[in-house]
Parts: sequence; C-alpha cells; structure tokens
Amino acid sequence: MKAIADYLRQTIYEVLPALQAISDEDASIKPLPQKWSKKEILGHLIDSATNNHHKFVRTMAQPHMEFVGYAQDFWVAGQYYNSRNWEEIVTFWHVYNLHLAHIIESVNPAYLQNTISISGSKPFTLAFIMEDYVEHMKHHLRVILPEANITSKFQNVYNA
Ligand code: NI
Repeated sequence: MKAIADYLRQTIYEVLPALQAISDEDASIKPLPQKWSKKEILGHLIDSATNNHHKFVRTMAQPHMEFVGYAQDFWVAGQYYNSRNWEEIVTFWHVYNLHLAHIIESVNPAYLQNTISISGSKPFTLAFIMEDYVEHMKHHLRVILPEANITSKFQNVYNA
C-alpha cells in the first residue's frame, strides 16, 4: 500500500501551498447560501478523514465490519467550520492526513481483503476504501482549487 500512501502525501503536498495562499476571508465565502465555502469543503475532508480513520482501523480488527454512514451536511453545519480559522483548518487537515498515510503505508497485508459495509451497502475491501479515500479528497480539492489541474489515477466511486 506504499503507492497509495505516497499518492495521498503527494496530493497533500501538491495543493498545500495553494491552500495556504488563500485568505481567511476568501475561504469563508459561500458561493450560494446552500453551497459550501472553502472552509466547509476542507472541513468536510476532515470529517471524511475521521470517519475513514475509524473505517480503516475497525476493518483491520475483524474480517467484516458493519459501519454506519454520517449526515455530511449536518456534520459541516453543526461544527460551524465557517467560523474556524482557515490556517488551523488547513494544518489540521494536513497533519491528520499524514497520519492516515502512515496507517495506509503500514497496514498488515493480511487485513487488506477484510470488508466493510456502510449502512447496508455491498461489501468493499479495506484496500479499496483506502484507495477510494484519496480520490474522494481529490474530487473536493478540485472544487477549492479549480486552477490547480489535480489529476486522478483512479475513479472515486464509493466515498461521497
Ligand atoms: Ni464528499
């Protein structure tokens, strides 16, 4: 899984300077009342990180894991990401993902075929959800940084 971990770290370091260059004021702007600001999108990626952190470690612990989804819009609104400091959101997202890259890199290969179902979905392997996690992140980073030309190796089909 070193390739996926490297892919995650590479994604982070590719966009980090551009994220840090965005002002706190710009990061708070909501394009439409019902659309997420940059703070809220990166906040959603922190929520994805923490939910996937649980998925990764819990799926390592047993051959099959039944997990629950989460109300994404409520998580973003309910945590008031838009009134958080942008620099701190970026740092938190950055450092949290370095830890997830470490988990992905270090996972015992014997666990990679363990499976997880989310709210009754079909089972996905741990290897697949780790890969898909990175693609979901890229999908949202493209919205924050449309000019950054963020490319994908895989298709994001599972994480939303
Ligand atoms: Ni999403």
